[in-house]
Amino acid sequence: TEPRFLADYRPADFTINTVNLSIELADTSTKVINELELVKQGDHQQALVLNGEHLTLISLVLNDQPLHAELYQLNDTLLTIPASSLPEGDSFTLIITTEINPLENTALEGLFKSGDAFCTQCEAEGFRRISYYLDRPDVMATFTTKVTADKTLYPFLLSNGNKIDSGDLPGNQHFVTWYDPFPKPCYLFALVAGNFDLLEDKFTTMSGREVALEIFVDKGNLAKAEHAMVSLQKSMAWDEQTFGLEYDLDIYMIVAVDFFNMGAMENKGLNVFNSKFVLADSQCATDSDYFNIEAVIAHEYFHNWTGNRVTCRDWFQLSLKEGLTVFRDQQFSGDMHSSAVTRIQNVRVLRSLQFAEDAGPMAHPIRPEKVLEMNNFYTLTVYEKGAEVIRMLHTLIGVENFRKGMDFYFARFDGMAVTCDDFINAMSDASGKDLTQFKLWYSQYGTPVIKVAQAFDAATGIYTLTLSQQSPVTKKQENPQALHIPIKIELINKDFDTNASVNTSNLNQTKLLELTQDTQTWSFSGFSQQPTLAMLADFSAPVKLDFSQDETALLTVMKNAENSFCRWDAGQKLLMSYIQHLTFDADYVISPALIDAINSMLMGGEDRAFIAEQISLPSFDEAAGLMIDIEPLALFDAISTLSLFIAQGAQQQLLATYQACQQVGEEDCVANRALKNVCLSYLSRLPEYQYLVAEQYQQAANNNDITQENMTDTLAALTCSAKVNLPDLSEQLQHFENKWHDTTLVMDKWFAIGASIVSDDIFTQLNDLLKHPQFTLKNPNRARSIISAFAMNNPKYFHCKTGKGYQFLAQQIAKMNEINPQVASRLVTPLIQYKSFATAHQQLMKAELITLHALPNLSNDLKEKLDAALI
Ligand code: BAL
Ligand code: ZN
Repeated sequence: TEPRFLADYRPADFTINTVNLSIELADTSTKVINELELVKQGDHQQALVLNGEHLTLISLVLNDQPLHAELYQLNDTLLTIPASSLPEGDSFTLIITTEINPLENTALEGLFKSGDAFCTQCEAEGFRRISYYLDRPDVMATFTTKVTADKTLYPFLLSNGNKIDSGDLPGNQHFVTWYDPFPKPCYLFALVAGNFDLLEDKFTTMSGREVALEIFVDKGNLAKAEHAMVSLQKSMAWDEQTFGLEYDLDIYMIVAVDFFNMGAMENKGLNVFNSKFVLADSQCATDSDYFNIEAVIAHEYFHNWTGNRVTCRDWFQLSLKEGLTVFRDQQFSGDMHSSAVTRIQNVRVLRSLQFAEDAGPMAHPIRPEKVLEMNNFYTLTVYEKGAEVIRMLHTLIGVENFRKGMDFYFARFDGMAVTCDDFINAMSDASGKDLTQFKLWYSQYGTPVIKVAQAFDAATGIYTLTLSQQSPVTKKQENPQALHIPIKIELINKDFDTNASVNTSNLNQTKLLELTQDTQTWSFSGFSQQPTLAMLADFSAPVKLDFSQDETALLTVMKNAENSFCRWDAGQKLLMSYIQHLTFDADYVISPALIDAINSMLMGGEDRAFIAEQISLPSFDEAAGLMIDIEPLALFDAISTLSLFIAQGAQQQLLATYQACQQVGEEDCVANRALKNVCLSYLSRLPEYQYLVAEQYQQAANNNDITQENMTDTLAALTCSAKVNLPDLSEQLQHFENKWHDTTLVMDKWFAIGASIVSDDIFTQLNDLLKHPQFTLKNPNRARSIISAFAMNNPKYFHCKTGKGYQFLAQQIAKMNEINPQVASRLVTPLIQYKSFATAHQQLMKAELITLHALPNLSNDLKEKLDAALI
């Protein structure tokens, strides 16, 4: 296969008006009859070239005449009907009959079996595994889908749109026919057949239409769908209130399945979800599971407008729908919960994972220009950085103009497949702001670095701020241009702290600066002494800062910034500075002032979820993102040393906070648990407090009163036991397994804890986990629960100097390459980022990449990444 380029985009030579599908389901031989109404676009003599993979072609009928084999060409990926075989005239019908084998489809693209159910995943290019088709998002058709299957095994037969017919057939078969009135690209097609429990509810839209809401879950899981249902209703209401966007069909269905590559999929009217983003009850799901379910339900629902009603012209434009929809779901989560904490958590993900991607061999602009395997571009860059770009736009033009721009966008492009430029132009027209330079965010990659210089003239009271920007210069990007970057700052007047009678005009000044040149200077007057700078309020741009602030300045920002993000970030910078020192010098002496700072955070007036974020150390990945030539083991030890230092120094306040958080009732219980469990993770490092971990496990997982049991607290205790390798760990894991062996999603958590134990024994344990009767690489969640959990959460052993950690990962990827290339390709991420590590580690990681590159049957997915990494 050859790479494709954005610059080569051409409109399709043919379009499809209607699709009439008849699908007769059977495990190993499903018959697909696909009747297309095609229309030639313009006057040309081009062949009709349809995509198709893993299909057995049975017959072709063109305008009611069989098309014989000598009149078309067939290979592994294309069906080509030359112009000479096509009828005269612009419109014609083509009936394609194929057979497929869902049972053997372990790649989980196209039609596959998830347990006992049939389901589909067509984005990005899965429909070509169901039938021959113009598998590109700018070909939009109305679909009628008749599904036929055994009535006992598959009582529910679902597809997009509204049900228009159903009935019984001979041989215990039955059928249902669906019609979706909204033209859509085939990536939004879905089909599900199975025997489910069904949770039903409804939603009345703002114009008074009643929409049936249906959530399908495995038998026995009905109660676990309640939270998803409530989340869906909240999402529907929020989109009406915030953007005036109303749902358009009479029914909205969600199906939860256990075998799924992605988190979920926004198929029109029939979302298919990874069950981990649907099922929850307080006994088996954590607070973050609850949060994530709500966010993913919202995300998929919001796609109905940003993605489905207006879709992408081509896959290079993926961020058009994904960046925008992530921004929308982040805003929704912020409105439903603490916006400050939601923002902090989003930034943590960006800085730990997206920054690494942007600095690694697969770095790409949010609108990539070259793609070999599209599945490789469902990335943190397209999604999370894409959302940051939308957020910057929102900051630059303001909330009202942004809303006006969204209205323009839908008025202009409803029912169309468009580009990122179309979106930005709508925003520009709505706001009157020139966004020409802003569009560079779509074509340049890498995290820009902003250098900060300040000066203060005591005689005039003028404070001067100079900012310079630099995007990465590389072979792929030799001459990056200055970007249009919104920089929110706060100037903190120190008098504020010391002089109670200061007049209010002297309080903090908040400014939005627009950095558009390589270097720019701003002056601010009216200061009696140099103000303290709080940079990047709300994290107003996805950039790194080259700005060192001393401890006094950071403490001032932590105490006195009005912006909650800045208060949090200053604390993280302080912690990060110790991590950096300790990485280079294990004997570095940490200032006791840090303990005062931690104590005052713990005793401060912030809400408890915020304090939990304040006192949480930067993760291994976050810290790594700020360093070069990383010695991973030194970094791991530095974080451990700092953690122990804080535990020792602040133990009394940590214990007091832990106990205080235990004593509150239902109100703010999520925030209380968050803070309590961060305190526990510190305390668990001190032998005298380790009894608390055992106690908490007992209370939360083994309680006589089952209503007191709680998965957040259970997992927090287990995580402490695993990280410190406490003596109770194996007993706890045994108890947990006995209790939950029948609950798939909870067992995923058990496997993940097992893979993150910080113990010299870990490789033996990993092999035992792989041999566990419930382990299978065929289920992506389960595979990730060992493999990703180890590579992402166990840095000490993943990076161990024998190279065994890297080898373990590579061996699993090699197996996965044969089973599910998309999942294999995601697993390789930690290895391809080898260049950020010190030489000895680089060599070990690279050796594994070279081994993988030599695999027989290397998938396109992996090949694209390995080629980029080994260049
Ligand atoms: N479109 C793929 C899954 C998602 O981003 O919602
Ligand atoms: Zn999405």
